[in-house]
Amino acid sequence: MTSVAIAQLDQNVRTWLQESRDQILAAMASKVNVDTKTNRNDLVTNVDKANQLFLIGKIRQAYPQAHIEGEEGTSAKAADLTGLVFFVDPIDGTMNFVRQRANFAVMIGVYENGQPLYGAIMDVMANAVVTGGPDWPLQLNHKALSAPGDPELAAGLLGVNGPMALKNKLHLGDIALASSGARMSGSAGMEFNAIARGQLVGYVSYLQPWDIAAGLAIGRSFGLIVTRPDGEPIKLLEPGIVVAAMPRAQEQILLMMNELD
Ligand code: 2AM
Ligand code: CA
Ligand code: CA
Ligand code: CA
Repeated sequence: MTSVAIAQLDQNVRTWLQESRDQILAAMASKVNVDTKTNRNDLVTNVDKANQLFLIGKIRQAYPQAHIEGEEGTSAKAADLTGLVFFVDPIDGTMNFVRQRANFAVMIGVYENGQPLYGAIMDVMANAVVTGGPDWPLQLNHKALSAPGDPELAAGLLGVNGPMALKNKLHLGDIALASSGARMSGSAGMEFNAIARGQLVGYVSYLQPWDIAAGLAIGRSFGLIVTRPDGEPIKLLEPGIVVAAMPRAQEQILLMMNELD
């Protein structure tokens, strides 16, 4: 049993994401200010920060009891996963936002006592929101989306983290070559949306909590398997390498990661 009405949560989150989208599109029409964080490829903009503040305000108003874990450091960090926790990535794929003005997402993942409740990922430029959870159906823009199939790795496209695949870390280059083809979108949210829509069989990357929270929750509506490279479950508050794929491909990816020398 959950203390939260998921239908109401879904309606709230979809409304907030539409408002986020309107504000992001308006901000893109004027100047976007870009700063670097840890290195020249680690970017944040005024739009990331404003959207995080906007979403935190909405969450606090509707769910005052919730903890909020957001990327841009304006929220109090959740010390543990007790109670209701919202994970917020105000712009996922900031490099794409800055350089491509497309292929970025807004993500919200909601958990209760460590268990996923609900996730939502909005592809902002396409105005496409994928939602789902363990007890909530997979939907695209509030309409049922049929679950993706479960092909062999060789019959599916694999989303990969660029540096990991290019450096063949954990044999990810070899694994990508064993798939139908590798794809690197530069946005974890866009990759999870593509899996939900059957366009990718899986995704392998190094992810932070807000990168994975929404995708993991949505994945529970369609049988996505999400583990560490050793097959262990994800500890949501810890960053690390994530293997998210449909069951057959997920098993094959883990085998290659652990058995190739
Ligand atoms: P971001 O744009 O919200 O930072 C790019 O490959 C993907 O990985 C994006 O989803 C990006 O999210 C995320 N990302 C960027 N730098 C990262 C890092 N140092 N650790 C984990 N994820 C990162
Ligand atoms: Ca970032
Ligand atoms: Ca992110
Ligand atoms: Ca981000």
